[in-house]
Amino acid sequence: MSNAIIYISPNEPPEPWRKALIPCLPEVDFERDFHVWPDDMDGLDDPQSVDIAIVWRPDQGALKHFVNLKAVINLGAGVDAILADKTYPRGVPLVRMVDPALTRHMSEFVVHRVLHFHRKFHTYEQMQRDRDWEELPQDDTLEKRVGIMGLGNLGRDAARHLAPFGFRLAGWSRTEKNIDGIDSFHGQDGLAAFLGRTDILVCLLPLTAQTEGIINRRTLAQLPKGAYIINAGRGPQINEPDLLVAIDGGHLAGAALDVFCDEPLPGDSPMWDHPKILVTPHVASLSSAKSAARDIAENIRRIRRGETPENVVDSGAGY
Ligand code: NDP
Ligand code: OXD
Repeated sequence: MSNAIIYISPNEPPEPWRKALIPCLPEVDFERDFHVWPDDMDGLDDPQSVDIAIVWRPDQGALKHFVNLKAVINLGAGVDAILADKTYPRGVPLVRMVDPALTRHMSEFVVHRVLHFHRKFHTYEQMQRDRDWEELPQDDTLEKRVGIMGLGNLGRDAARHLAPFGFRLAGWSRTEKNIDGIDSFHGQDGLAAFLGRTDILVCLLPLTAQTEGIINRRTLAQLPKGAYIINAGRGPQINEPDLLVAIDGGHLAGAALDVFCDEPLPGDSPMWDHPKILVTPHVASLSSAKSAARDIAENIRRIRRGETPENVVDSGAGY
């Protein structure tokens, strides 16, 4: 009996992934051995033949039907939606996405948002609407302090792209780091000092039990008055009512949010038309089948040879 691949994603169509994977896995018969949950299960005589699941936000409980899985390959960097599934087969290695295009596009998002706030484009946009011709004071980049929460693949690359502008960079991570040009803080003990020196806070953390609600009334108060927040990690890392209070009360100058507690952001959310909040629909960086297929294929071969795949999630840490 041959091994089969199951694709599980209620929202992400399988076609781009199937198309990109076919040339990278010439040894796989995609007609026979690539199936899509739950629509294309007819040719799959025995779910026990499935050894690989390729998933993005899979339906809760779907994975438990495949009892011989050797790995679950996630089509994104964040694995919170998978680990939230109580029926996830815990012993099965979970592989997350680390991909140059995903990283590059996130850095573009971060650089754009940081420059947007640093150069006060949000205010100039409002001024254009008001036909208001006026010069605002221009802050010196060399004095602007950007702080990045999460110094993983995405956080480090964002810092690398911000560095040439001359920003004063700092990062906060779980474990200690020593990275040239980045003032590094770590752990709960380092958080207050990190926030206290940060004018523009960029959140690129994974969602775990430790990071849920980490940006809240108490930690927001530790940012200097007039700070900005950019969140492209996960929505539940920010306590949204606390954020609105901090912005409306004048402590924070604004926020750029790509991720939200409730996605899609409900139509009646006050964030949609808040003058100091920029909203994007979880698009800071979209996974690219074209870019990621080769590494996914190589990981599938590794798994089938009995080797450890690259980028396995530490299920204890949750990322
Ligand atoms: P990594 O696993 O490479 O990096 C995670 C970083 O967060 C590490 O530096 C880690 O610290 C730090 N971290 C984790 N937990 C804590 C904690 N409790 N306290 C302090 N620091 C912590 O992840 P990526 O950089 O690849 O991705 C980060 C997240 O970005 C994803 O999990 C996902 O949620 C989000 N994302 C969002 C996208 C979007 O379009 N909006 C697209 C892609 C990803 P340490 O280095 O010490 O381990
Ligand atoms: C991811 C995402 O985690 O797109 O990759 O949110």
